[in-house]
Amino acid sequence: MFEPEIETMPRERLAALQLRRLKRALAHAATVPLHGARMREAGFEPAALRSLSDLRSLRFTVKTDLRDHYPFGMLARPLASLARLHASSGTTGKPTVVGCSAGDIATWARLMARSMACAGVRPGDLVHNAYGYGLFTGGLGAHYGAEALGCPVVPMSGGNTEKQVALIADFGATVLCATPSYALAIAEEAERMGVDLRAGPLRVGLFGAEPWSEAMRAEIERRLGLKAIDVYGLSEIMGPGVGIECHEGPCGLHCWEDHFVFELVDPETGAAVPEGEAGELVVTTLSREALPMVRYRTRDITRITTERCRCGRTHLRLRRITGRSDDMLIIRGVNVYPSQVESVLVGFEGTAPHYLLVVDREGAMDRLTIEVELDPDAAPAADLHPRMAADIGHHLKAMIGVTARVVLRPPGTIARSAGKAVRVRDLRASAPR
Ligand code: DLL
Repeated sequence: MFEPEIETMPRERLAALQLRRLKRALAHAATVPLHGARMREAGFEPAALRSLSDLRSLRFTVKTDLRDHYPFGMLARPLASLARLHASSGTTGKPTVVGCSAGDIATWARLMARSMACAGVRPGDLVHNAYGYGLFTGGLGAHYGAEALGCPVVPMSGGNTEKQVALIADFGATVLCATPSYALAIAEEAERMGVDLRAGPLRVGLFGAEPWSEAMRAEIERRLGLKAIDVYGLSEIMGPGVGIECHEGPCGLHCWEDHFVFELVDPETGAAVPEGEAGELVVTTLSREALPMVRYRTRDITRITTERCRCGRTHLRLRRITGRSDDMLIIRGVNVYPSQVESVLVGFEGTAPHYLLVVDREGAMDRLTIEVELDPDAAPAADLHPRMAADIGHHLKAMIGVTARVVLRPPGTIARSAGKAVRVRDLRASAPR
């Protein structure tokens, strides 16, 4: 569902459109007690908004604001008028509740259809949807988007990997939707079953919901025989479809500025970060009805470019999300994202792309152990394992600057996930100091 008049709109016109919509969106957000109180506190009048940068005088909304107003205190519409509730689990505390009106679901379906078209999906493509259905937005988001684009959908959800492989092969899916880690688990299961999915019509994969690396992309493309596209989103803002790579890429995630205002800020100070530099993504919604968001801090670290893409689209693009600021590990003073470790591991002959970072303490010092599985087909003989582990350790030190103990694990021993992979076990909180 290519919308050229919107997607290739000159940036000055796009900014004017955003400003018009922002006034209305903020007036609507002001009906939520928290947002209204904060606007009054700042002496902020939505109708008086002169430029998009005026937004900066408003306070950020953070995840704890949603938790503090659990379950429905952030809704701008009465519960009974809503069409659906989603929730993101979070590892600690209460879930964050996301309400959708019928209008929100229609907009989401349209933006997801636009995203899929941008990625090269065409009406009539058979979409095998292995994102989890339920409170997680991945399954239903991809489902409604595919339907809106005119694609039949196999609503498989996550899990039951053997059946996933059989149905992809038997039905002749052309598009696969899954988390990247689960896409790889599907590839692995297909190989175990002796099913060559590369020989089938699979053409495009829409992978997201967790950080992944270029090395992982190459691995998935090689093993599934498709073009792997990165798709980004978060439930508090909408779900999948906030941003996506185009089929001309990889050239970054195109983010739909007719529905969202994006800012990049310094995670420590909250100050605006110049284009091209790394910062935390902050999003204000322009069209959400049930859960309008004002300057929501995503915690996702990325970079922005506003250069026109070679596909002709003008909306800003994000660099691949390296990780969340709260996923970043600090090991003896070195900042480490699991996706950086992944880039080193996946490129290594003899290892499989299944790994876990375990952090604990040795005396007062942090200690990082990286468990990585051996590739059943390419692993060297056992007497060479100590040498291989040491080699990986040297590469990690050279590439990321972190010292880690590397433990090689037999194939199939690191837990697989049908959704978001668990890449870190941090035992420091429970270790004696
Ligand atoms: O993960 C929505 C989604 C579903 C996106 C399917 C893409 C595909 P949440 O469960 O609320 O929503 O988690 C949102 O996941 O803030 C990021 O930290 C991370 N994330 C999502 N997409 C990507 C991506 C969905 N492409 C959180 N790369 C976000 C890296 C991602 N991280």
